[in-house]
Amino acid sequence: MGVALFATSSPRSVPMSEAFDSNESVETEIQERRALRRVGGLSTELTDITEVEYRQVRLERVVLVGVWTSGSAEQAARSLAELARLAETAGSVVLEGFIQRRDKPDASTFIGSGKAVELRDMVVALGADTVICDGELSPGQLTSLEKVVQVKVVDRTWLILDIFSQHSRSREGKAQVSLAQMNYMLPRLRGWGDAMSRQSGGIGTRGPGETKIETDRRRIRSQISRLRRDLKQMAQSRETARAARRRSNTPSVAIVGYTNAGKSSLLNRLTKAGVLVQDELFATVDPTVRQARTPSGREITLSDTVGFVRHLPHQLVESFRSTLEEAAEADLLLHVVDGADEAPLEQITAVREVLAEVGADDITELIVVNKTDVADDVVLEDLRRELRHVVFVSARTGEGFDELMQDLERDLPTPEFEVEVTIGYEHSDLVAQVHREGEIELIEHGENGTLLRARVDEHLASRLREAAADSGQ
Ligand SMILES: Nc1nc2c(ncn2[C@@H]2O[C@H](COP(=O)(O)OP(=O)(O)OP(=O)(O)O)[C@@H](O)[C@H]2O)c(=O)[nH]1
Ligand SMILES: [Mg+2]
Repeated sequence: MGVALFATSSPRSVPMSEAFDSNESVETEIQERRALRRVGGLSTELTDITEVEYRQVRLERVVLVGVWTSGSAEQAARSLAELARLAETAGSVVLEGFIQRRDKPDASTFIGSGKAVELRDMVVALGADTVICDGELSPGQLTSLEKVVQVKVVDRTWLILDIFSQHSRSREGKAQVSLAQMNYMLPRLRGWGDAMSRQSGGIGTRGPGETKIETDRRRIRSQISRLRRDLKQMAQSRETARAARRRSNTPSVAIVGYTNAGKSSLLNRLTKAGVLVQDELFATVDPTVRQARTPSGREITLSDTVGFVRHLPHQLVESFRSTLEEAAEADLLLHVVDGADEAPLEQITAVREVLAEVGADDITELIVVNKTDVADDVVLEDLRRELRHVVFVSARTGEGFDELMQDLERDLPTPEFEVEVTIGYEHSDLVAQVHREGEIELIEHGENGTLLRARVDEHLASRLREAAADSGQ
């Protein structure tokens, strides 16, 4: 039965959008609710396998399964396609993907219990060793589904945590990921992952296991508190750096956006930062901050950081909070959007949800639609209509960057004090400082010095007035 289900559509050749028929009768709708539907085009192509081997990560043969509860068929398929990319990024080979339509996930086995048995047949037929569920499963759901399918069951949250742990390089990044992983594991210790070795379960097997679980739990708890302590210290040094930047009044611009949108590419083009750019999800885990200048010479800092995704695990948001504060305290957000994505507006929504969660939703946001070199013109037109405060660029070709820089400059906070002074040439260092820190409205070099009309902060305003007085103006 299970085999017949996935044998009905030809593998790989079915585009995602055609895997669903939008004109469904009630009859087929009911059928559909009962059936596990194959989502075409998810299987990892053979060429990807060599890349996976090159990265020397373990090769797991996985089957994906999702529960489609709300939204359109296309959205459900996109979510599963994203899960496939995540799985491949983690180093797995995706064999197949299935979706079951239900009002809500099954409380016990995530997909319905009958479907779980069918899934077991498919796992056997395909020779899979792991099932990845598109969601966050409760400890009980993981254990129950594992018991039925008889292979390892992993959820979307764990998969994302696994990618983060593979990609983090800095001491702080590694500690943040470990903390998130332990917070995920703590409630799942009982039985999770050992369903295979303890299939019968029951009273007889509980005693010694329980003791071991208690020890593990204690060990994890003490590791969690150690990590929290370490992270607090590490956050302090970042806070010191941030405070120094605030004192110097350098406006900070944070690059945020969906994973793979091109945030690091944008930073590299703007500052030659040399940050790793990869066509995979969550290539960047550790933040980078670089200095840059606006067209008029004003100094700014630009920071690149971890990307967001639909349903970003809350454990990650929690432990990356200090990193994400970089965005929450920025003067301006450059929200990079992948213009070549099928549904950029959905990405924007997902990103804004995370921004709200870290308290960065009230910061001025300039939307930067990237990849115009490969994006569909119709999609770009839609975005132009839907979005205000948007600029279109290609980090690959450099198209649109002049406009980006102009818009960025316009959106920076304006310093509070307006001055109009003539500064003697002996104080030219101050004029240079106005270039770096202020907004120059007028500059003229005369006989007695430089006439400046500019907006600057209070401190620089008083120094300029002193210098003007000193020059006898
Ligand atoms: N065609 C095209 N590809 C681009 C452009 N900008 C970035 N890319 C590609 O998109 C992929 C992701 O780019 P990154 O800069 O790593 O994206 P990111 O937003 O930093 O991604 P994460 O750090 O993984 O969240 C890479 O393969 C880039 O080469 C662009 O303007 N045009
Ligand atoms: Mg990046």
